[in-house]
Amino acid sequence: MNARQRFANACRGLPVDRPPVWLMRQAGRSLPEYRALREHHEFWELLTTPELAAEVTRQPLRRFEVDAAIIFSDILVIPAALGQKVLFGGGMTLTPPIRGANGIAALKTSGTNGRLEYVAEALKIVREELADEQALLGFAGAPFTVASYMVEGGGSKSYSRLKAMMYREPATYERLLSVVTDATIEYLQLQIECGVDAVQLFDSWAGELSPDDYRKYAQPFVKRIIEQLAPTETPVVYFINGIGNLLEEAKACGPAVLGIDWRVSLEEVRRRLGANTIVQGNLDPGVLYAEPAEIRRRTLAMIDETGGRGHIANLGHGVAPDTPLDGIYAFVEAVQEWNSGGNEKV
Ligand code: 1CP
Repeated sequence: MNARQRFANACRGLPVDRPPVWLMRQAGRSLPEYRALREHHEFWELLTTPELAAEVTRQPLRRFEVDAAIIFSDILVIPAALGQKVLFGGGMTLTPPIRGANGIAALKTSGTNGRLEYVAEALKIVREELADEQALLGFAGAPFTVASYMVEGGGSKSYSRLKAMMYREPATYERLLSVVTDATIEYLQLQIECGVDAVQLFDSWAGELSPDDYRKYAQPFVKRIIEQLAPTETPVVYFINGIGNLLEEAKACGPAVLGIDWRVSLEEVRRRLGANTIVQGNLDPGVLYAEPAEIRRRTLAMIDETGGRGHIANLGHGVAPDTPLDGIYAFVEAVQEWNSGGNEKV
């Protein structure tokens, strides 16, 4: 069974020899070869130059025996395609921030895919190179998370402006989220046309919402995206950082796979949502700072929680930039060693 088949089977709960493995944020700052490229190219230049984006996508595959590549891009390409200026300088700045109906009216809602052609080009390059061997993931931010950047004008701790819009101007909020949702559906359809094996929706900040508010302000848009992609039969992986309080709500969105962070155990996810729930995750990225033997022990224990069936091995959030490479090797190798015949516990 090759990596691509292993990944495809895991997404569908079909038999695998071992769980497939990849790491969120596997391309990027944790790799010295990425940092070397960054000395010569700005972040946004890497992203928008197809050959360079394809190169960064491949970098982790040369080092680690992961089963999937994720296209090197960013969730903020959608605000950029909608006409906001996205500036990178350590954090991200989006201008002008969307603060009301006028800001939304000024967005360029039609022809967004034409302004995302660079992602399609990069995907085609990588797809051709991986051929049938490894899986390729596309991705986008989920609407609530993307809108948080658009309204706040960058990263935020309190989401105060977004929440002010949500509660005081619900029609404006709904309009903004609809605009982002429509652009995201078209964008993911474009990625699927370029041959991705699955797409991941990153809802990095939805864990910030109470279950009631999640149902009202985030869930309908994610549901709409997943429903619209259903005819493509491409699995959607839905990741919420802090999914533990929203498990039932996230499942109700209908994704093929739920991305789980490390604050909830995979065993609890299966107990609450059913034994057939397909999961991705969920080692604490902080565990990669431990000794390799400890990383191995924890990784095998994580897979034992699911018995390796319907499970894509991953971290519970992205690899941190200062993660020791030894830690990443230990994680990937442990997944490869796992076998369903019972693992010795070290
Ligand atoms: O060179 C650099 O310093 C740029 C750092 C960087 C990188 C490597 C940014 C800026 N984005 C990326 C790539 C990226 N972003 C990927 C690559 C593919 C891979 O996984 O290997 C992915 C999937 C993302 C997605 C992304 N961007 C998310 C969701 C994932 C998550 O970690 O929760 C988010 C929230 C962003 C926004 C973003 N992009 C970059 C930064 C510094 C931020 C966070 C800004 C903030 O919240 O303050």
